[in-house]
Amino acid sequence: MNNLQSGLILSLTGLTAVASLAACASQKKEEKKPYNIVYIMTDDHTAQMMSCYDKRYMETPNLDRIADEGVRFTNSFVANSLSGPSRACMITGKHSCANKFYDNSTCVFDSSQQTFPKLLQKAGYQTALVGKWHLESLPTGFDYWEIVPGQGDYYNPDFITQDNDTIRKHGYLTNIITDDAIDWMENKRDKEKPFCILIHHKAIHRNWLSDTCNLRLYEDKTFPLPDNFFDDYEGRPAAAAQEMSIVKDMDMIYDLKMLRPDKDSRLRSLYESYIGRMDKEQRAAWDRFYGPIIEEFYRSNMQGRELADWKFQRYMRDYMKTVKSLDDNVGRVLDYLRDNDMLDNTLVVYTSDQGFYMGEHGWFDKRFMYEESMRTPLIMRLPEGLDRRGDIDAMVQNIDYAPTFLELAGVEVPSDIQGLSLLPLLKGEQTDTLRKSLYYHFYEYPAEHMVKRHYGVRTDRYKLIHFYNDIDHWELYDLQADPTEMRNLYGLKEYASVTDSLKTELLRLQEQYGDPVRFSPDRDKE
Ligand code: SGN
Ligand code: CA
Repeated sequence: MNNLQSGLILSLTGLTAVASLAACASQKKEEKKPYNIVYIMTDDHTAQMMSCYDKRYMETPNLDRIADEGVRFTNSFVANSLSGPSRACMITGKHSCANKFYDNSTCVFDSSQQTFPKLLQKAGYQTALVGKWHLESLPTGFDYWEIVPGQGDYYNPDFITQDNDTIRKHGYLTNIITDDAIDWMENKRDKEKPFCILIHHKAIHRNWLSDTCNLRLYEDKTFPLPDNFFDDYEGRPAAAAQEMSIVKDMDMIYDLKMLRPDKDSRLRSLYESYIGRMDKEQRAAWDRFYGPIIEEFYRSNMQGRELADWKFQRYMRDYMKTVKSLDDNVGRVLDYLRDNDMLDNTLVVYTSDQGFYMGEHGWFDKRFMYEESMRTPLIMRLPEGLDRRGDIDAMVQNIDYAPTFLELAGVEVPSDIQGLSLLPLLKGEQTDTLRKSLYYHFYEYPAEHMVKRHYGVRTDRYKLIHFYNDIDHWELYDLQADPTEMRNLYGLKEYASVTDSLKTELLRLQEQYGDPVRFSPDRDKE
């Protein structure tokens, strides 16, 4: 029971007979256990690769269980499409400009700041974190944590423990993180208290190393290239300047595993360091699978479109194999909760730190405010008392999770939190409009993949983006007419008034969230 609830029960004593009857009823209600929160966040898992969102590619039966028994957010977005920043937004309920974790390469999270796990802990929750953290400083606000250093390793990974020790565990990371989470729920927490556990997977992050038991899956599948795979980026100079193209930038060895003694590549030694972690048996299974593919690949000497298609197919299959472990392990968590009668009072959330390109615009990676990477999957299995089921179409963002969890736990949401609680939507009390627009800001440039700095506003219908820093370029998309964002409408006369009102809205959001990097409306007036 949290402070708020015990306070409520205390204040009910000493009332009149009628009131105490009511008190009894409400006391009974209060006896209902507070909700637990199981928050599963993966890395780079995009909605295209979950069958509850998209049936074109792969089956994810366990993730689909969450959506089938709960809700699927159809318009879920991040505020800054990159791991560290996204995690900081999620845990603080604030945009990057407010939590000050702007990018992966220069920032260290100020761990003295307010986070939702700290507030839950104060209210009597047991809190835990396992897996990828990626915020550079050590976690605070958790009764238990065990994290991987930086990006973590898929095979025989190192973990940093709470005593600041580094230990190596044997096996495949997605399984190990799940073991650790279940072990904490079963053996390490105080079972008298409600809990919140964050299960943060490295999967499906680059370079998509699957578990050896899944290596042979999906090899019989081929997929059509997305329609805009050979995008010429006309009218979109920032999109043209990126370095995340499957054709140009995806490494034959590091990404696609075509390692041969006589071949070199930019990222060869990094790949060797990863597979160098495998034990004899793991490595033998790896080589048995890749050996014939490598031989065939170098023999075929593919070029041009044929090579592009081959790269795409291998990328898709490796990604899917990595998702398969993830889906199985989400199933293990759901089974654990079911077998221990915990589903009725536990909110289970599944999301990713951002979306990802599966060949759209010819890309892998994320970062851009374009749909595939600004979006992130969000599904929730709801406990008793939250009656909403099916799709929720309201535009939501990862800054909304913190206030949602706090409100669910009966903890007052601090006024400086910038996100909005999704609880009214989950209770079925509110219709599907939460806000009229979303704010986005990406900062990591110059850096890997060379996606230029940009901010923008997205409404149900339109998206306005301003790329800045070493470029000054605006883009406008009509998401209804052009959902794949191929036609930049900025500057067209017939869109002048739409552009004006989006600029006004963008400035309003920059002021509301206190972003010091703003555009100057006077300078930009045309
Ligand atoms: C690594 C990857 C990048 C990726 C970033 C950020 N390169 O640096 O491709 O964009 O992580 O990803 S790799 O050669 O190390 O694989 S994030 O999800 O952690 O933000
Ligand atoms: Ca990520």
